[in-house]
Amino acid sequence: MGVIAAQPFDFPFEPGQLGLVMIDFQRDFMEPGGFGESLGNDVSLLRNAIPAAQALLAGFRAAGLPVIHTRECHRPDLSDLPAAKRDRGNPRQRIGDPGPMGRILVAGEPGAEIIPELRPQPGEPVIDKPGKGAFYATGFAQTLSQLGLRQLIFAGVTTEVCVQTTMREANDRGFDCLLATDASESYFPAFKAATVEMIIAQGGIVGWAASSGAILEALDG
Ligand code: C5J
Repeated sequence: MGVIAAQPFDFPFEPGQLGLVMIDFQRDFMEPGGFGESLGNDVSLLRNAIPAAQALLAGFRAAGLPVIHTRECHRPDLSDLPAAKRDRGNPRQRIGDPGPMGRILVAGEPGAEIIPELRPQPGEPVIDKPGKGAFYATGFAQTLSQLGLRQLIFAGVTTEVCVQTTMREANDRGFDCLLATDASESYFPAFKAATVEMIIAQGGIVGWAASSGAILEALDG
């Protein structure tokens, strides 16, 4: 049994049940020319999360604990892309359109890949998801069950969209969820701050929040 110093209170964990979930650290969200920028965002803000996410990855790998990666992307024929998602708003480029990193948010294209700094290692599960939450229309639940995981540490982008949606889905399914605050970023700093508040409010109604340093300290101890 270990304990992470967290908010709103300590997070006790069983190492055999603990895994790291890396949400959507993809070129399409984090580099110019992808989906995030097509929506008018300053993608450079997301890069703040890379050092802490790298440290967490290294710590979990060194401890022999599971790491699972997700990617938001669609099939090349876009059969899993609802019109409501494709047609919303007025982006410069829509999902499926050609861009400098290949077709926007399409599986197998360079833009849908995870950034080199956080590349999955062979054997680490990578879940492709058509929605914001990782449980919708994927094998994520089955993967967690096969790995025997009940307690999840979350890193990723963006904090208030895919990270928070997946944390809420996991919380409803009975997982203990902790957000690694410095390993997650948003295009909107105020949204990130509000998300952390929402997660830990009301006695941890969605889960816990802690720095990557506190998580790694607990893994080492
Ligand atoms: C968004 C995500 N922001 N991965 N996706 O559309 O958060």
